[in-house]
Amino acid sequence: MADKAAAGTEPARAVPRPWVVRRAARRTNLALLVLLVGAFGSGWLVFAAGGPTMATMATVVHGLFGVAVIAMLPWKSVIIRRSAGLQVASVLLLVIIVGCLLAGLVQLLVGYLVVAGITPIQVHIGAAVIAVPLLIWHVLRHRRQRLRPSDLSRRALVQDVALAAGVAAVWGGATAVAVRTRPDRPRASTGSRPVVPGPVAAVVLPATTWLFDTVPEVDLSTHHVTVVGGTVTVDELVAWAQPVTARLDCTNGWYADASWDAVRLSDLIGAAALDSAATLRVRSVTGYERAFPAVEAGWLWLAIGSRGAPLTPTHGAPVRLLAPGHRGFWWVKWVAAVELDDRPSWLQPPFPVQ
Ligand SMILES: Nc1nc2c(c(=O)[nH]1)N[C@H]1C(S)=C(S)[C@@H](COP(=O)(O)O)O[C@H]1N2
Ligand SMILES: [Mo]
Repeated sequence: MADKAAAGTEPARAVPRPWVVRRAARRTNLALLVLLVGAFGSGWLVFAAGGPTMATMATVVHGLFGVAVIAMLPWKSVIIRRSAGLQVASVLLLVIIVGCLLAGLVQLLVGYLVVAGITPIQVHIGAAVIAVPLLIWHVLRHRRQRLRPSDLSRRALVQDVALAAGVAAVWGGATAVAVRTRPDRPRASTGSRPVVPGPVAAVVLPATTWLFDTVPEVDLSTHHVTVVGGTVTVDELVAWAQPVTARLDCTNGWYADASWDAVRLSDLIGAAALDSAATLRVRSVTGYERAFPAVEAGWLWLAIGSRGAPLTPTHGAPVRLLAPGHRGFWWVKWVAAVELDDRPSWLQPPFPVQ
């Protein structure tokens, strides 16, 4: 635009606005595309990360991408205002991305809450998933945004570095605020907040389904678990169980430190069998399953109750898995079998599909 103004094709502004930092439209559009792809990808990493180090890295990167998307919006709004004939789908895309950002902000500052049956994370992910086809359409429909040498100039680079520093500062500020909001419900490294503070009985947890699984009808009087070919009855598990406190951290944005009565898997499976296997697979009566490296058997538990009371059907009665350090979707409910095999556990899909 600057060249055109100099050539006299655009009237000079009456008032110079030196505080308005100009940015070529193609640079804004390309940056936004890269940032949206990064935000989407890092969002899945937040879901996949269980341990504090990975979770912290993933949430930091995801948060930085989110703030960077917001930082582009003033420039994008200039592009939108100048464009002739807005497409309905493009406007929808904008609305969905803004909604996604707002829901992410609610999760950051408030955390898990249910309004009209849905949670901030459900809105956040739902919006992100709907945005994908719209964004692909939007990119294909518009002219290719080719960078020019001036976009890679020193000046442009300095602008981007300054912008990145600003994004980091805003992210730092937002995170500092998030530590102060709801101090009785501190954020975990995954971004989740306690659904109820303190160690609780399992019954108070929100009964949660990953995608389409349903609470099965299990005959509590005959149910048993097949453990590496052998049979373990519920009564045996009840007899051997010890109290354990473990954090269930659901990808829906909540966690709970709950008390369980449970038996360690490494106490049910012989050491020799565990040593020679790569993978330990835990399967539900519904077919839902998760595979773990066999070496984790010492940190995985079969729970039959909580604080002396049996599990309720929605929480996995009569037997469910505890997988501390793994997100909630690893905590297989209504366990039917525990099996060993030689295929590495990372061959399974990163997320359950039911
Ligand atoms: N079989 C089965 N197990 C499952 C699920 C499921 O849908 N099916 N949901 C998982 C998810 S996403 C979470 S967060 C926990 C929730 O446990 P809760 O319902 O006891 O709170 O169970 C996990 N175990
Ligand atoms: Mo979950």
